[in-house]
Amino acid sequence: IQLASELVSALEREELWLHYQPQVDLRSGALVGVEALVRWRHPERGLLHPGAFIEVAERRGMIRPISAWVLEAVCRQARAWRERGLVFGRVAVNLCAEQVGDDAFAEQILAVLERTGARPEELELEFTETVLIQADARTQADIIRLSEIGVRFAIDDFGTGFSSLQYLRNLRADKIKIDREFVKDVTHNTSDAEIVKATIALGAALGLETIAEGVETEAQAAFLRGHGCHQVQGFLYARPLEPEVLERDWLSRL
Ligand code: G
Ligand code: G
Ligand code: MN
Ligand code: NA
Repeated sequence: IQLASELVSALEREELWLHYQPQVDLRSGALVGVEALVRWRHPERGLLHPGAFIEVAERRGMIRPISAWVLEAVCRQARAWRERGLVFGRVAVNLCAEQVGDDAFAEQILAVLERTGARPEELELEFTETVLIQADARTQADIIRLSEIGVRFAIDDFGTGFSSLQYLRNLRADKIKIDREFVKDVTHNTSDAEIVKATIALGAALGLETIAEGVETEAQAAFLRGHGCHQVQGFLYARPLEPEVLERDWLSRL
């Protein structure tokens, strides 16, 4: 309850902050993009992860302003990196259901791009299957409209929500993110291994990129590479990083 009211001032006092986690091509080892992950530098409680405040924000009507701040900050960062000649590929942002469900979803994305000078092809929008299942014809049309100008879409936490293969077919996603839940024990749990293999195959059959999340060991990476997964994200490569650390250790110069 206290956290919820503090969130209002967190935005005003600029206590929110973004970390960026590298996404790596499994064959070349090259950086293909980064995922923006929000943090709250709480004056007393220290650095809070989204697990500690996103749900509170959702329940207390604060998720919209926070999500809007994240999107804006990510786009400003993308433009700043490009202008400094730093190569980051794409930056992925987690969208909430309210953003995608908004009648002006596409307009708002276009407006942020316009305002910040970020380019559509620099942006990847992530949403979960739960958001996907609520998507109506208008959402679909918005996704197609944004896709056509180069914005990419990824389905986050794939396999953990409600999925329907119909949505995968109808919604023009570019990428499936295989959830950490399946990756964790992939080298010694037969069901997890089969699920991961089937997901990679499904992605390939539909022409989608696949990325595995939460990769922590070489053995997991080898399994994923051996079964044709395209990309990985996880502690084996890098934790979510401060922008300065990402720039220093991961971004090459043009
Ligand atoms: O950062 P961390 O590794 O703790 O992220 C936990 C979860 O919080 C992630 O799985 C992600 O889906 C969610 N999350 C992180 N950043 C954002 C954000 O900016 N907006 C929303 N809606 N969720 C986020
Ligand atoms: O959006 P999403 O919920 O998928 O965000 C990724 C979350 O997973 C973040 O909270 C991030 O800190 C976390 N994460 C990223 N890589 C790893 C990893 O290799 N292991 C574990 N345990 N967590 C990870
Ligand atoms: Mn995500
Ligand atoms: Na995820």
